[in-house]
Parts: sequence; structure tokens; C-alpha cells
Amino acid sequence: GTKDKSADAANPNARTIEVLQKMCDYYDRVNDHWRTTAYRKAITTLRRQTVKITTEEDAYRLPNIGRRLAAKIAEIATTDSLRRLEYAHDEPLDHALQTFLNIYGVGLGRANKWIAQGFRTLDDLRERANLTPNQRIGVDHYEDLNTRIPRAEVTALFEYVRREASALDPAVELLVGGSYRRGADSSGDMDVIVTKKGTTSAAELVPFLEQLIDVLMRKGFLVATLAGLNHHRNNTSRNEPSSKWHGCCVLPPDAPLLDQPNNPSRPPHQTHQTTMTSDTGTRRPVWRRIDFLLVPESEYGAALIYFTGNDIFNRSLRLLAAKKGMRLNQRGLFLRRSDRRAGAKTGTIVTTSSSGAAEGELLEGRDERRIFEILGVKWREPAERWC
Ligand code: DCP
Ligand code: MG
Ligand code: MN
Repeated sequence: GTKDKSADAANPNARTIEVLQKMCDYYDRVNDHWRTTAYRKAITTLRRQTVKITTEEDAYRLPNIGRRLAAKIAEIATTDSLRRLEYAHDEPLDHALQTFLNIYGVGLGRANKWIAQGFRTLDDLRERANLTPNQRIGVDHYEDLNTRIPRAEVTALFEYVRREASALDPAVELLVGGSYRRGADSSGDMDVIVTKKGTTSAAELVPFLEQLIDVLMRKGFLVATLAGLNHHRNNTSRNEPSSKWHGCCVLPPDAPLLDQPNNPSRPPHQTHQTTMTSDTGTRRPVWRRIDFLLVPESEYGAALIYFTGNDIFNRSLRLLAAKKGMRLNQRGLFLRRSDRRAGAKTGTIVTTSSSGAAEGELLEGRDERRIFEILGVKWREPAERWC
């Protein structure tokens, strides 16, 4: 069809579509339905074009593209082609760009600005650039944060978190999602999903997470905060605490590192590198990225699907939901407002979502398998969700 990846790659607007898709995914994640829809429509329009759209005027003339999106499209198209013109045959510049793009939280715009300011290396940034606190963490721990975490270390890190969590509140349940739940040998980060029986909003879990983070910080397990609970990236929420926490952690030197709890054949610290030796010869633990995600029990199934991924799998499930008159996001599977008849088709008892009518009526939130069922998709084990 017109929506697959190979078709996008051949499109003259492929790069613009790719960037818009990332923004669309972001707005979708923060439940900004209005922007998500606007971006989705613009992407559909761009996919139909046979020439590259580079100016605001040309973009604005197309269907379903407003002034501001037209300006965005022109900006993406021109900055990206500028970059290609300037850097394509300039190996050092291209190398600098790749280095900067691998710094945690740094995108194309930021990286290009640093290059324009004359910076080429991490040392240039460290010594001369005006870095935000997060950028400084990304630069100072560049190697660590670009190293994948072996599965056994994710398991050990998680055991540590789980022990502290159950000491605070034994009723709270934790699970590692993301690539770890899909069975990966190594992960880019650790995605810890936090839930508790009887909860209906993430806010109910905030006091617990605040306590847990406090304990883990004091014990030296958590070493940096990148996005705290008071970080309002979600522009649709009015001053509510965020339901996620992003930061860095280290494996305590005495934590056991075993693939299985009773595997005596593999002594700790022998098969995986969890410490790094610095220039001065001192050993220090490797910094790892950790995310905490607060999920009420009522949304647990939908959140599990979302945070298990992978992102392509999520996108195809959402697309399928849309085709069937439903809407899937990290909070639940909903009946689209304009398409109430689908409820009759699925035979589901329809209840109103606590978040109001914006998302339509809630079909299922808490049960992962039930969401697959209602969508009419055969159950896929997490290990089968790589796409
Ligand atoms: N996710 C998504 N769309 C995105 C980003 C994330 O659907 N744009 C979902 C699917 C991911 C999950 O969130 O599996 C966790 O995000 P991560 O970035 O941590 O990705 P993974 O855990 O899958 O991979 P990695 O090993 O790189 O952490
Ligand atoms: Mg992950
Ligand atoms: Mn993550």
C-alpha cells in the first residue's frame, strides 16, 4: 500500500515524512490528539506528492496542510538538504554531526547549531559550549550511554529496584518492558513499568515513585535525573505531575550478576562488563539509562502493549485499530466517536472512559490479551513483536 516503508524511501519527501512521523508519534504519546491528527493528515498528503516540497508556499497549497505545518515542512526540507550539501563530502563535519546526534537528547537542530558555532568534538562541547544539565550528562557519559546493556545486567538492576520497591510497598508490582520483555540479548535502556491493584490513575502512584526514587538516590543506585516527575513535557496536561521519570543508574558492585538465580557456573563480573577502567586506572560502574513508567491497573494492558513495542509493531496495531473504527493508545482501546457501530460488531459492553469523551468510549484497558481479542488479532508473545 501507500503506507509502507519502502514506498516512503522512494518518495522525494522521504526525509520530511520521517521527521514528521517522529513528531506525530511524540504527540500521540502525550495524547495530543489534535496535533497527532494534523500531522497524520499532512504525512498522507506528502506521500502522494511526486516532487519534493521545499517551500512554505508549496506546502501550504496542498490539502490538509495549514500555515504552521507548511513552515515546519519547509524548515525540515531545507535544513536537511543544507546539511547534505555541506556535509556530504566533508568527512570531519559528517563525523562531528554523527557524534553530536549520539548525545542523549540531542537532535538535528541542536547538532547543526553546534557545528555552525565551530564545535567538532565532545571536548569542544565540554570546554566551550553552553550545555544544559542534560546535555552535560550526555557528553560526560557519552560512552556509557551509547553502550547497550547486557540482558543479565538488566535482570540484576531490576532485582535491585524490585527489592527496594517491595520494602516500601509490597502491593506495588514492577515489570521490565521494552526490548527486555521482547527477549532481547541487550537493551538500550531499562523500561520499568510500575502498577498497583485497584489504581485508576497514574497520579495515585506518584507518591510511591517519589519515595522509591529518593531511596534509590540515597543508596547511590540512581545517579542522575534527566526528566523528573515535575517535568511537564505533556502540553495537554494542566500542571499534573508527569507519569514518567527518566534518569541514569549504576549496578552496585556487590549485586549478583547471574542469568538465572541459581546458575553457579557463571560467577559474577566474569562475562559482562559492568565497570569501566578510566585513564587513571580507577574502576567505575557503567551508567545506564532507566525509565520508570507509572500505569494504573485500569490501563495496564494497553500500557504493556505500548511499552513492550516494538515501535513498528505498535504502529501497525494502531493502524489496524483505526481501520476497524477503534483507537488504540497507551491508555486503552477505544471506540472512535464517529464510529459507534463497531461496538455492536465486537459485542463488547461499552463503558465511558474516565478521561472523558475525547478518546471515545473505552472498550478495554487493563487486559493485554483482551485488547488483541477485540482487535481480532491472534495473540503474539512479546518475543514475537519485533516486526
Ligand atoms: N515506543 C513507541 N514509539 C516510540 C518510542 C517508544 O511505540 N517512538 C514504545 C515501544 C518501545 C517502548 O516504547 O518498545 C520502549 O521504548 P524504548 O525507546 O526504550 O525502546 P526499546 O525498549 O524497544 O529498545 P531499546 O533496547 O533501544 O531500549
Ligand atoms: Mg528500552
Ligand atoms: Mn525507554
